[in-house]
Amino acid sequence: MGTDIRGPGACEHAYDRARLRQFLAGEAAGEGLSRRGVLRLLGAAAGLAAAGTGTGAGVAAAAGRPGIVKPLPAELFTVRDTNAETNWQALRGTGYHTPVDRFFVRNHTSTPVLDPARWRLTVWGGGLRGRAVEFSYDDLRSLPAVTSSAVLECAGNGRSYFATQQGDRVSGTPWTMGAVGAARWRGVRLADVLRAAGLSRRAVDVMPRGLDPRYTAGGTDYGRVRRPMPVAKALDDVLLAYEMNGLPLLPDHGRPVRLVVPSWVGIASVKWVGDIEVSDRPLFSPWNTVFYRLFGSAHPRGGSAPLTCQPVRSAFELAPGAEFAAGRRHRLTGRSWSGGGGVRRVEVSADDGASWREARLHDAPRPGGWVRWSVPWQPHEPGPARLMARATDTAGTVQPFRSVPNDQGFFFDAVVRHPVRVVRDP
Ligand SMILES: Nc1nc2c(c(=O)[nH]1)N[C@H]1C(S)=C(S)[C@@H](COP(=O)(O)O)O[C@H]1N2
Ligand SMILES: [Mo]
Repeated sequence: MGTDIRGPGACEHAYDRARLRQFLAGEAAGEGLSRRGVLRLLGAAAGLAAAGTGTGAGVAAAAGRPGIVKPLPAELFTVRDTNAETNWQALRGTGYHTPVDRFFVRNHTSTPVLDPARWRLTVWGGGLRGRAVEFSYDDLRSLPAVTSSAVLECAGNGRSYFATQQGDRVSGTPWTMGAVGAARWRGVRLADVLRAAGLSRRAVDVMPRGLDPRYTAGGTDYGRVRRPMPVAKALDDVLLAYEMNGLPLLPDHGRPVRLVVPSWVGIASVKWVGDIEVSDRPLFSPWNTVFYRLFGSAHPRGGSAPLTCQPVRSAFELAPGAEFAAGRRHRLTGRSWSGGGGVRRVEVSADDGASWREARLHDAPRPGGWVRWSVPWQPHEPGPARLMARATDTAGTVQPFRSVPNDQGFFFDAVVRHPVRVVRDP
């Protein structure tokens, strides 16, 4: 599994409460930090700083195609706009790490095809002791390498269940539960790169930015994908990864170099990183102000703090509507994971929650990881049925039966009712 490099306090709740206060105080003080103002300011700032690196990039987008380079066969993926969701039945029997040929892709725009030999990473900002520092691909490869196994998951994973299970109206990519995967990442610690670049004690926030095209939506130009994190997280367990499952990163997953931010919302793991701002002041971008916070009537006015650690979730390695012969003994398999720690318990119900059976766990609970599990099932009556899996993590968090809705449909963590059919034994 590689080294577990995660330290304590990985969810940084205190940090995020502080950032939220700062953000809201900015609004209250009328400093142009209204949500719209933030976007205007950020758009301008992005224009200034986007100088970044020359990429000579081609992009994978073509008319009618999702802008993803790797093949997306229908057995393995469900294509959703610019994104590709892993079909859970394709994970059955695949081992702990998700093979790259079926690892989900979440692109705001499209995959840029970058040449590692021409790629540069610029580390810059008021949180450094000196001037901006540039790293080539070879520079990174000559720093000490670490290997770390980590789940990568979109904060919006499971979003479609807000509508289909709860009748909530939410916006965003209607994933089922396949915007998640686990990989063995190899690269250098972000901490080592920041220190090599002359990190100062004044540093507060660290903001990586991608080299993919600027993201525009609804007539707004949000600039390049970027999201700040506190320096404490950046120095903890974050990698600048150049390998995934023992091979150089594929273009779709961030070639030549991406961030891997274990346990956190997938948006933190910026792909195709071209520069990293190290700031002595709190940083904001649309991805920690207008996106990736919880808005709606169940949440504080002005929204929640920026999302950090992922919730607890589970999935069966089954297609929706999978068929099972009545009277036979079947082996149900699935996986559960949590950003709040390892998963220590999984229960399965095939009778709408009337009774639960403890699943056998095939992996030890590990922060940033998932557990594979299995449970026998012998259905009797032919007809439709629903399978449910409910996980508990090492912090004691149990998946609820209903997820608190939010406008953008993040953090669906409720028990999913997976539809199957029991058929007469032929
Ligand atoms: N530069 C850049 N980084 C990005 C994104 C993006 O669109 N551009 N998408 C983010 C989101 S929302 C997720 S969930 C993960 C998905 O990583 P994957 O496509 O390798 O599975 O990448 C993150 N990093
Ligand atoms: Mo995401």
